[in-house]
Amino acid sequence: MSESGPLVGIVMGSKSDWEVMKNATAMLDELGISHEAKALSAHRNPEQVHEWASSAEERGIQVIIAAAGMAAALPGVVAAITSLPVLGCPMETRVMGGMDSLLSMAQMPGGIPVGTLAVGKAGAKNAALLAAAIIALSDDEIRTRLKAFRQAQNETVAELD
Ligand code: RP5
Repeated sequence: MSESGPLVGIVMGSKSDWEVMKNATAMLDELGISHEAKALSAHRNPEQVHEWASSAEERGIQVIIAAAGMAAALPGVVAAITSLPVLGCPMETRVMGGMDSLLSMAQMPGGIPVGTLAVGKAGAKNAALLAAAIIALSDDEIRTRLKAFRQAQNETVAELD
């Protein structure tokens, strides 16, 4: 297992998902969690997806965040290949607003879970926070930073007039 490689692997079905998924990398950066991000499609690049997912654990990745839109097979396919926890981020879509993506990844058959987050930007941010919480179970520094983030967020109360 790698000691210095990324702890979180982010994979998305298309470069067009990056605008949303950069919210996940920004949150991971804020928490000081190393990560890698790639655009690989379950449908367009099945062999590269298999190679990436099957090597993730030995490269030291602890949590995978997988984003996709429409017939959003990517998180489920990745979860079928690796036993690492896979967090799914459904992308908003033009025709169905992201309900297609959400159901594609949430409705996994028993035996292969995908922990599915909200559609869009909130889900991307929360995937990073959930990844941090998983890693924090065995990493004191990340646990401390996650608790500090939650405390600061708790103290942020908007004044409106
Ligand atoms: C999915 O299809 C991708 O995750 C993306 O959300 C959607 C559209 O992809 P592009 O046509 O923009 O490449 O596979």
